[in-house]
Amino acid sequence: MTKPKDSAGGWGALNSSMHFLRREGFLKGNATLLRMNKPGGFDCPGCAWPDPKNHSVAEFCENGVKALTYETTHKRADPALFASHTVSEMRGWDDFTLENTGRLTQPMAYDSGTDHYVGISWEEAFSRIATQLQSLGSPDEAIFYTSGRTSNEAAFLYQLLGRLYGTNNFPDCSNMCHESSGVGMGESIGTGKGTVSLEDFEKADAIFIFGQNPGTNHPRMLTELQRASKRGAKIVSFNPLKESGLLAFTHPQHPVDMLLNRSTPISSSYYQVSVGGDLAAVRAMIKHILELEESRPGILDRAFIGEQTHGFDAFRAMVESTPWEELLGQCGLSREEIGEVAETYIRAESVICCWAMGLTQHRHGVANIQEIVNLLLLRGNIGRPGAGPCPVRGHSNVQGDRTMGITEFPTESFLSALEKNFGFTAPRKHGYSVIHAIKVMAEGKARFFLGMGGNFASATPDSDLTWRALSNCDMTVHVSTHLNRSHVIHGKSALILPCLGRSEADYQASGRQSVTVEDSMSMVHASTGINKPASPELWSEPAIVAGIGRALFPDGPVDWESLVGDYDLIRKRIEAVIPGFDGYNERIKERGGFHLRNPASYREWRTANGKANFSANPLPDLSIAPGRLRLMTVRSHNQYNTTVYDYGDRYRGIDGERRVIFLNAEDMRGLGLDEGARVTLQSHSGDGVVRRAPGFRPVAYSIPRGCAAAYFPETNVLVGIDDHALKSFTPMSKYIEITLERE
Ligand SMILES: Nc1nc2c(c(=O)[nH]1)N[C@H]1C(S)=C(S)[C@@H](COP(=O)(O)OP(=O)(O)OC[C@H]3O[C@@H](n4cnc5c(=O)[nH]c(N)nc54)[C@H](O)[C@@H]3O)O[C@H]1N2
Ligand SMILES: Nc1nc2c(c(=O)[nH]1)N[C@H]1C(S)=C(S)[C@@H](COP(=O)(O)OP(=O)(O)OC[C@H]3O[C@@H](n4cnc5c(=O)[nH]c(N)nc54)[C@H](O)[C@@H]3O)O[C@H]1N2
Ligand SMILES: [Mo]
Repeated sequence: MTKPKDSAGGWGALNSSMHFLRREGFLKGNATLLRMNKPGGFDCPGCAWPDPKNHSVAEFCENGVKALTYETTHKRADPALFASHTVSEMRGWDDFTLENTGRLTQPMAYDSGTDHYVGISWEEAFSRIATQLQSLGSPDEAIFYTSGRTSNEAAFLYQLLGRLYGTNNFPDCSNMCHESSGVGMGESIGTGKGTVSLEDFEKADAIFIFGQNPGTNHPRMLTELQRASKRGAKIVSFNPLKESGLLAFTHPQHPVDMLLNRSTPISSSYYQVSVGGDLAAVRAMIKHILELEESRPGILDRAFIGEQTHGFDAFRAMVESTPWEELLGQCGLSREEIGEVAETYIRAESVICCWAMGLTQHRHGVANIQEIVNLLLLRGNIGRPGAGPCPVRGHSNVQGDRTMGITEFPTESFLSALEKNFGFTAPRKHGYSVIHAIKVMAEGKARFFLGMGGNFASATPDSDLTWRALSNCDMTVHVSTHLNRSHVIHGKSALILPCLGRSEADYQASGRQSVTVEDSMSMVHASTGINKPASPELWSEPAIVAGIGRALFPDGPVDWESLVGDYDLIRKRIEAVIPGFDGYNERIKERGGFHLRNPASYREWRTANGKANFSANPLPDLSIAPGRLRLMTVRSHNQYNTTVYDYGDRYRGIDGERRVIFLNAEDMRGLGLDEGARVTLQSHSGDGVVRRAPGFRPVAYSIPRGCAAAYFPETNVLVGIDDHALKSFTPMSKYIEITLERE
């Protein structure tokens, strides 16, 4: 069996950081690194984990180093590169090879005559976009996608542009990510955002972590978990895989621990739940707790349930009527394990529940989140110190982009404030989410695609359909830092608009600019790039949006030029439109920025009935035909979503390859497979379409029987377009029914 690591961080993390610093030619490295996540510096372009207030040492991690060296690389995807390769040729490159060409340096336009991208001026690019948009039959034929690295300032201008044009078609990466959390928590407690702050991590008696791999995806969270573990808090993990970062951690910036090779255990207990089994596991814990109530009065927070919540009796009746066998069968845990973990929950005065993609990317993603809220509500674990729900966000500003209005279903109050401030009538019809956008482009009902960052072609489900959808467009435009698949799978005409990265100095008419971002715990703070831009031709994202705005609306009502000349003016407009940003320009000067108030943290429930709601969702149907496996698609330690920094996955013991599928050793034996075999994965979606991914090597791993794991984006060809979460439309990236075929 493959030997995964039993601890994260340590010398491996340090060595790997050094490797990337060297590989990308990061000579002045330390100076830039020391400004990352520090007041006056720039925000790490990696994850959305917050920065601690007392910055004693530089706040960065191994994967932050990768995110930064990726941006500061000396490699360039310049006109010479595009001149020497046709687009058809580049289409044959894998994701690593595409992005590893380095930073884009100037605007490029696709020339269908030669099948090359050729250089073009900014003004020409803006004018072509404006002409294309003016030619559409309806504004709803345009799609405005956003990825979560976009700053508040750029996002605000971008949504303004789209709404002035007349559409709410703002699909974003959040649709594929924490949408289930937003929808679930919105119904339950009236907010889509987590209610805890970093200080709460210092006060929690127990921290539950569901479907999250912080060692790779939020490494700075390990610092917080390490501290919690050292002071005796219980850390409980639910994950089908034994993930190194959830087992133990050595902080690479703590010299004594490093010298002594001393790691801190992270999880005090670890439950290898079956893929998709969390709703059943949490409900089983709840059933256990409810059964104990008579013998142990006070086990529920009766006063809280009575005063603050709604729906408890109906929920209780449903839990009581669900047989134990069904719950245990679905989660794959034993009655004893459930008793044990329920006891940990009860004994803790204050509990935080964290989660990420292992919960949201299921058909029952919304129900998963609501069951966690149910668990927290039982003992009043919301709206007091050391307790609450904590959806751990992905992209560094995905939460802020939503706050700025990047959503296909804006609220009436937002739209009317926007209208009042800018003097126009905003569209009311809801727009398309990611899945809907793919469908309408494939059907020819949408003909223009603009991507503000991201990599729509690789990140989305049902790759064949998505690629047809993008190719079907009259025009595709991408604002990007690096070459990716979305540039080589393009519309009839196509533009690449290269932008500044977060670490780069952004000068506009009034001088050096800062942007702002909002982290996973609702802290809004400034980010000021310091590096010399990768090319003098790069524009900032706000300037690019303004450029399109000028070309499309030369006669107003927005003075794009002056807004983008001084980002303080954009922030003044944000302050006028969006509640919570009073004194915006002043408050971002404060160390660490400012906190956006979350009503649920104060037990103000902005739900339809004004209460915190228990949700009685039915258990999902997890039955599966014999011989099939449930595949979850995950990130390796060497990737940032669709950006592959390198092959291999150190913590899981994988070296130099990505087309591997992790399987239970017994299942492998049953299928007659060994680690030298090659298999094709075939998925079985409800729509009957055959979807296959060839060339995978089986790897025996500690994972429950019947479950499997492989990396995305390679596996996105397997996800059917209609395989998405109920209500949130999040693709079921963590639950794909597959069979394996030996090649
Ligand atoms: N370095 C790096 N950092 C990142 C990213 C990156 O790609 N690279 N991506 C960023 C983004 S956008 C996001 S959203 C986050 C993602 O952060 P994560 O959600 O941690 O990312 P995944 O790799 O999708 O990992 C999901 C975890 O859930 C587990 N899992 C899968 N299915 C189930 C299930 O049914 N039940 C349970 N209990 N567990 C399950 C998997 O084993 C895995 O450990 O990270 C962000 N940070
Ligand atoms: N099967 C499967 N699919 C998934 C997931 C999964 O777990 N499984 N996870 C989903 C999740 S959680 C997410 S969030 C999405 C992510 O989907 P996206 O956000 O669309 O994808 P990324 O890979 O983060 O985007 C990478 C590209 O962003 C561009 N870029 C990088 N930095 C910047 C910048 O500062 N500005 C601009 N304008 N561009 C920049 C670069 O050109 C790079 O090629 O993928 C989803 N897809
Ligand atoms: Mo994400």
